[in-house]
Amino acid sequence: MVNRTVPPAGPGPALGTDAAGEHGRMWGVARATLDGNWAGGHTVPSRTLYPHQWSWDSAFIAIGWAHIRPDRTWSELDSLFRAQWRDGRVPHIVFNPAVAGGAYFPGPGFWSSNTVEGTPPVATSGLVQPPVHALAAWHAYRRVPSEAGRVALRRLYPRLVAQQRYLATCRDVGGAGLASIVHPWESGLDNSPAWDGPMSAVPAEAAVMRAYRRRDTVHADPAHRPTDLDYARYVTMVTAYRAGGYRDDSLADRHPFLVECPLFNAAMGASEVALAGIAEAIGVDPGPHRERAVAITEAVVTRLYDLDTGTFHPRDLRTGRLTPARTVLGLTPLILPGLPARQVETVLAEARSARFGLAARMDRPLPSHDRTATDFEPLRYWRGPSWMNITWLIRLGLLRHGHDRLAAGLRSSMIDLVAAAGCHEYFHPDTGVGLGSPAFSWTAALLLDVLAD
Ligand code: 9WN
Repeated sequence: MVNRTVPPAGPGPALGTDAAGEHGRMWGVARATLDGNWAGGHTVPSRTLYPHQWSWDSAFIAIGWAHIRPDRTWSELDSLFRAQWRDGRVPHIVFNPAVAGGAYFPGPGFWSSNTVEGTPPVATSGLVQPPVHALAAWHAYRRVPSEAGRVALRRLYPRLVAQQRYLATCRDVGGAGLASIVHPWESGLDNSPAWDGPMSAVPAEAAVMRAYRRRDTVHADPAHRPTDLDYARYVTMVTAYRAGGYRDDSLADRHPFLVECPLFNAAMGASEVALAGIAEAIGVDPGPHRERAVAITEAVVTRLYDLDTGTFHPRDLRTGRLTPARTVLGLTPLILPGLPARQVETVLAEARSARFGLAARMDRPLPSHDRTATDFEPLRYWRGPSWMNITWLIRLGLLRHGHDRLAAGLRSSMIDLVAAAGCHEYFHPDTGVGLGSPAFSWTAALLLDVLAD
């Protein structure tokens, strides 16, 4: 393929006759959203709420850029991985020095990454997010293959490997081959009901927040956001981790929140599958990646699958028990190509139940939490609303296991949501009304990806 200096416009949406005009319009809206959030080298999730670079956002965003500016796919990932720590961790926020320190809480001063050995020159957080990066890099490359893309994969490969190694070693607190998260922010689903149990064991009072100024509630409706008590616990957990220099030794003895998350670990396994593909494309032995993917898949099933519910749950290492909520996290191991047929079958039953309403023709979008649960909150962030990145991942999982009609149901649902509401951050799970930031990057990026199908 020719490597152009000025990248071409993307291929545009795959169109049926009637949908042509509408899909073309949406393509333009998504493109304008990404362009508007491009900060030169990386893309902010939202200009107002999230004015820096976020780790898993960048992975999803990179997928979208592949369709319109493939060069930006690689800038996005290069920019993130330039901030990788020496131990291999990819920080969940990379702070833009040109943005005022107080624009986001907790800002660079709170994290103090510059006081820690082995950190990059740029200020970052000390946490991570779900490792969907190898998956995204490989997906983007396969959508729009090019020599420049292959060169980028070669450059990124050792960094992606180091990211996985960090998680598989330093974060294997439970000793069973899975990574533990040390903070709900690491899950990406910050205030999911999945964390209510482990969070309640974190000692904190809402009054802790009197010492700080939240910025999120300036830009978003406080009734949609995590509560002050949630934030008090978030701050307490970061403070504990930071006090130990963000080191991971003896976490079991000293850290208040340690959980094995199904999505996080499924992403780690799916990224090993992607790394096998990348390795082959750049002439490296894919074998070890395939072996690790198998081992992670086995550990996800052994540790996180509940025979009684037929779905996956996080394991709280503090209690040794699975957390009871039936959230959308439970469906995400579908992204593992090697997930055994028995688990695929029962997870599909869970997804098709009234809890999540998955169907070839969806009457409502996929919620982030069981809509029959008493603690389902249709407006509050990850406690009910529908999100494009999770829907995209589950669609990918359905395609991987040959459930094309159900995958098509999710695709239509994603397109319908944005057609009616625009590129919002999340959506009301009953009405589809757009919520949160109205110009959210991963919504735009993943819309482009499904439109291009
Ligand atoms: C904390 C940026 C991020 C997403 C997360 C989402 C939200 C941050 C916040 O925004 O988290 O990392 O301030 O609420 O929960 O998934 O990566 O879009």
